[in-house]
Amino acid sequence: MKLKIGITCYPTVGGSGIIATELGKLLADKGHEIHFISSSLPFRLNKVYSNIYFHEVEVNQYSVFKYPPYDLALASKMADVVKREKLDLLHVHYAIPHAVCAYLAKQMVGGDLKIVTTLHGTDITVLGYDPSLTDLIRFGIEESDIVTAVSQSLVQQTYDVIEPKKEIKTVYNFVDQKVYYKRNVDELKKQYGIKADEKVVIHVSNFRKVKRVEDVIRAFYFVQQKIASKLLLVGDGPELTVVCRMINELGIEDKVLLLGKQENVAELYSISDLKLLLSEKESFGLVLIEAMACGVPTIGTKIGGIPEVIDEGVNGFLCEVGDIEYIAKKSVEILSNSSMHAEMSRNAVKSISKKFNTERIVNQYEDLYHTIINK
Ligand code: GMT
Repeated sequence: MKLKIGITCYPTVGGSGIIATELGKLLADKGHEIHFISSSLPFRLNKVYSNIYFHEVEVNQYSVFKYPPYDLALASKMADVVKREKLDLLHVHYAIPHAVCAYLAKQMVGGDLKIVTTLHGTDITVLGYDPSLTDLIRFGIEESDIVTAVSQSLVQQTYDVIEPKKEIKTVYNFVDQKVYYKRNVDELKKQYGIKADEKVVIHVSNFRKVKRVEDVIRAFYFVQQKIASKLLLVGDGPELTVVCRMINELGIEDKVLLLGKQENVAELYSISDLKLLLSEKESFGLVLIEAMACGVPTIGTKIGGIPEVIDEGVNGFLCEVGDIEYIAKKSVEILSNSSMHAEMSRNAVKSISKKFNTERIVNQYEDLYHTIINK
């Protein structure tokens, strides 16, 4: 049965926006009609699809309000689109504000609109600890017809912190192996001035404090003393200035390439030998599976959903937050042992095909939609 689905996410660069947009595109490929309702065009929606529509939420700055009313403008737009386009369901990413906006839209239109909410992390792991918001988050969750979270760890944390009386299902993030695969990019390596025999370590994030990019620099400092290597830092964010200062203080400016925000990261992963994600909070770690799909072994912290992605000793290693010595030791091990590297690289791709491939995950969402629509 073909469905008419409204999708709301934060459309800026970030894991939740990527997942929401890619999911919409894949559902459209399967014949569903998709309506993105968000404050700007999701950045991955970069070509025309005949069954994908975009409805912009315009938030005006009225002088009588101290803050622009995004949530109300969104709820109102959702109600408008649901009524006009006769949507079957709204799939919203983030409990607050989006699940609560969807609830409000449902009250406005009446009828049998269904709400699916996906939790990505920050609404639970940060906002969930603000007592003034806990009841509202619980309300958004309990008023949804279906709630999913991107890892078992996030499901558990939601029960621990928010205590909702609602089943929450784990639906992992996914990566498109038609886009994320290892290509031959020796020329690109050359263009970056990286010698053929130099190893490449990569970190990709939005450089927020939780990502602990300083730990990446500290660990790499030891690695480059043992192994001829370069560090690629991809992304931008509030910690970049601190990170740059640290690189200068350690005198490794010539070993670190600051690439800023990049779109085609698959090519950068293709020249990389190791990926580091050393966050102190991470409900899943979408960047890990993007790297793994390109055959890059990973080292990640033993927190949140990361242990559900990295199989210890199989496709990478897990470490304690801030254990620089151990991270450096394991990095050197992977980079210097070519047979171990080759095996982990193969296993990384296998893990994606088995656990995190698009077809598997998109089917899971589709099945969930059908369970509520057929009720
Ligand atoms: O990591 C971020 O700062 C961005 C954030 C987002 O809202 O996009 O990412 C969250 O959702 C991603 C997609 O589900 C997950 O892969 C990230 O692990 C999660 N980030 C955190 O939990 C910190």
